[in-house]
Amino acid sequence: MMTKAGDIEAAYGLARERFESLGVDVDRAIEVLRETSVSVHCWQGDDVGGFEGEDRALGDGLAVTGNYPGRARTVDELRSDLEMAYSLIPGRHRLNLHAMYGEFQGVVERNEIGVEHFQGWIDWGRHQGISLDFNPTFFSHSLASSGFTLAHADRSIRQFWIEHGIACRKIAAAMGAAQGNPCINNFWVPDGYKDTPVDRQSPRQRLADSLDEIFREALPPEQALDAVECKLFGIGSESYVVGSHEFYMGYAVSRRKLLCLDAGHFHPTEVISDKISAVLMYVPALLLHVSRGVRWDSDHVVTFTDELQAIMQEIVRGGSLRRVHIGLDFFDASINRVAAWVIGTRNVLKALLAALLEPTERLQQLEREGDFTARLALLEEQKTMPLGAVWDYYCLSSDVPVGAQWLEQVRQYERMVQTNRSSTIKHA
Ligand code: RNT
Ligand code: ZN
Repeated sequence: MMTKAGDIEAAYGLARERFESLGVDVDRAIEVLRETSVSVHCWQGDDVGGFEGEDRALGDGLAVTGNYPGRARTVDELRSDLEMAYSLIPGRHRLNLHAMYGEFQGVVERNEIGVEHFQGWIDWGRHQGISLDFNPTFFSHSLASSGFTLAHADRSIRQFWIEHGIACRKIAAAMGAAQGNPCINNFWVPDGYKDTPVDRQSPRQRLADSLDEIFREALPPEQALDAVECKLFGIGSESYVVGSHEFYMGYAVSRRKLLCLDAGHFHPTEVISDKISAVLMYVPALLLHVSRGVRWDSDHVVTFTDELQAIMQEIVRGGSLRRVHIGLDFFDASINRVAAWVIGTRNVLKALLAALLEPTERLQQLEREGDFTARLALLEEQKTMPLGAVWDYYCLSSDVPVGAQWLEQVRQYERMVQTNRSSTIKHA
């Protein structure tokens, strides 16, 4: 049943009074939320497939499970699905593209890709009012199948991937120049060993050297910013990952790069929320891959978990919104892929709103004064404050569906568009 706009506004009025009685500036919270863009990852739309012409099996440390019908097979289908998703998410958001998603018109080697292969995306972004972020693709490729790329012992294989990295930085800079704000270019490599290595040092030296070669040319920071992403283990790299947290933390600090923290890339009880304030002391900025780890998988659809809320609280409480770029990273092929985007992104925004509606100054003052009783009492009361009424109002005022009403639109899109796609045929 449709909720009436008048009811939403009335509920919002009451909720607003409750928050304001705690000293929260609700208008300001909504304003900040409206100004915050999340970088939506393109790869949820097609199970990390890409448009390189041949159907490459995903591998090299990544796996997508599920066979829900309707996967986007072409760039037009992916754009159509993205437009559907964005229309159900309040605010203005970015698109995070992987290099394998260029429009190649035939086979183009990864070390030979250029901005011409992404001009269609740049034009689409301009038309949609969507800024782009970027990622070199160091997986799903014959030269990655050994499990090594930039840290490979063979110089010629390293060279191929170094050239790919350099090509991607040029593309990212062109995207940033076209959109008038920096394109965040994130480097993740799968390199690692399934079983215990006897030389942990040499691959790390090679990875650092390769990255240094890729980053040799300085790019205008208003066009592109480089980020590096660590991982604890992957499928097929259970025992050793070259680009571990310590490796990239040191690399980012010493080379003044952004550090990317993926929420699914640490030990199961280790959380990235606690790392944000520590890492921001030493790196210029952070990129987040907001994700959800479940046992061996690091990429479940983001839900409204304690950790998601804690991540957003840390960003808001630390006053770090301008230094933390929020990106998403999950892929689930067992549910409608547009719905996956909508669920994950709406949750991120909802958690950000919850953090913005917290009486942060008051809580921090109680803590400074040593009143931990009041700190705990207020934090617990905050959990049942009427966040939902403010969220509903924000959706209404942003012209997107309120509550689960968006699902009906996805269902209709599924019926009209997605179910007509066969799962096997892939048009170039
Ligand atoms: C893999 C990393 C990486 C990828 C994307 C597709 O473990 O999280 O960010 O998920 O680049
Ligand atoms: Zn990631």
